[in-house]
Amino acid sequence: MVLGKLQTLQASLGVEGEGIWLALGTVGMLLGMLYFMSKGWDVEDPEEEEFYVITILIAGIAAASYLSMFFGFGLTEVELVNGRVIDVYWARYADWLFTTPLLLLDIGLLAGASNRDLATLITIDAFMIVTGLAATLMKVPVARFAFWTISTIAMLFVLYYLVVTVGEAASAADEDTQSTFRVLRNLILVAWAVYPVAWLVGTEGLGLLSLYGETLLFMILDLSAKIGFGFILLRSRAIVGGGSAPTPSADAEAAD
Ligand SMILES: *C/C=C(C)/C=C/C=C(C)/C=C/C1=C(C)CCCC1(C)C
Repeated sequence: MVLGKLQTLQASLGVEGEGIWLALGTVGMLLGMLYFMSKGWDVEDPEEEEFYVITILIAGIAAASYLSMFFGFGLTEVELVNGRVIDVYWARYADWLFTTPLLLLDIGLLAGASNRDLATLITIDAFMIVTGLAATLMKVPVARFAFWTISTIAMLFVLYYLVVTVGEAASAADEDTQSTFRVLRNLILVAWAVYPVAWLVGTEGLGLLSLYGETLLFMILDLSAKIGFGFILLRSRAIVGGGSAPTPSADAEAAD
């Protein structure tokens, strides 16, 4: 298999197991963070600056989390009642508890969503991560899958809310903002939906995927959902002036 070949190749580099993906994740997050910092260096518009601060923070938190996992700090063992012992990188959940709300804040501010809608979205999102952590730490298999289901339902609410409520706010914005919103929304819809699947097939769930393969998958997802997301957002002209400027026609209507 491809994964087997990768493992042989990496053994010749002297890095063991999934450590290689954690190292690559750390470097990817750091490079993304540095790129966003250099790009945002001379931004003066305070609302545009806000997008930079949030996005740099996301990359920084993830870099710290990856580094801690690389050094084996963010790792613990859970012994299930059936005697199975699984390695759990709990640092991911600490990372996601902060970075997923920040990602939603980024796209919510872009769309011009109300504070109330943002608060609702972020609360459900935090609930999703906390119940996901509960699923990961439970010792009784059936409880693990029950919490996985609760967390996945919460995720479906988050995605629904993003498309419908935040989407409605975005539809009042200018063309640039609307098209950037659509691209970022689709990126979230696709990338986020893979996380519960990765958990389910990975070591925390059915164990169809080894820790090695699962760590690779999470690294690709994390880099796409954070650094890929940041690239698209910060390269867009839509963030100048806060992102949610009304369309010229909406302006004209308001003037009537
Ligand atoms: C940068 C990190 C991101 C965008 C992480 C997103 C994570 C999720 C959408 C996780 C979802 C999960 C469930 C829906 C079920 C339980 C297991 C989780 C926590 C992996």
